[in-house]
Amino acid sequence: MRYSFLILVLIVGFYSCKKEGKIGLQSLIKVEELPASATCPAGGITLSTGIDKNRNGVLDEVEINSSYPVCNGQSSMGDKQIVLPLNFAANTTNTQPVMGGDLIKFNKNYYPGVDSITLIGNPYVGQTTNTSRIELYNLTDGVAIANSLIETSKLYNERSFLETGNLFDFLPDKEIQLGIRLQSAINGQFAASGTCFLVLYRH
Ligand SMILES: [Ca+2]
Repeated sequence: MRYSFLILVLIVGFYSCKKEGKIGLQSLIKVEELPASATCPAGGITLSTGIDKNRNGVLDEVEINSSYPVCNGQSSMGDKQIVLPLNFAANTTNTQPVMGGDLIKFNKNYYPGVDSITLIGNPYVGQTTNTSRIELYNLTDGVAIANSLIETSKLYNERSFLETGNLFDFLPDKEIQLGIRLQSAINGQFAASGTCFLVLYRH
C-alpha cells in the first residue's frame, strides 16, 4: 500500500456540495503509517481523532481522544473500518472531466456487515478562484456515483481530506471497477485530485 505521506492531517467534513459555516472547534483526523506488526501483518495506518482545541489546524498529541489501527489487506469481520486506495492522482486545466483509478472488482456485497461507504479525498487548485471537483466514478458503466461530489478551492498547502456522506445505497449491487472523475471548474485553470480513498465502515 502506498502511504507516501508519513503524517497526513485530515479534516473531516461532511460537505459534499453544500458549504456550511465553520462554527466552534473543528474535529480532526490524523493518519500515521503503521509498520507491519502482530496486529497488522501487512502494516496499515493509525487513525487518531480529536478536537483541534488550539485551532492550529493540526491534531496535536494532547488533543487525541481516540486512536486505532486500520490494517492493510485484512478484511476479517473484526475490522470496523476498511480503507481502499483508488490509486488516482491526476490534474487537469480543463472543464472536460478526466477519469481514472483502479479499484478493480469492487462489490459492496463482498463486505458483510458494511453499511456505510464514503469517499475521502484531498483535491486542490492552482488558484483560489478555481474549484476542483472529484467524484467517485463507476468506470465499468461510465457513470458517476450519485452524491459523491467533493469540491474545494483550497491551494495545495491548505488542502485537507474531505469526506462524503454515506454512498452505500448509490453503489451498484455488482462487481465494478471504481475510480475518480476529476474536473476543473474553470477552463485553463489548474485543478488536482489529490489522494483518494474509499472507506468502508462496519456497524
Ligand atoms: Ca491543534
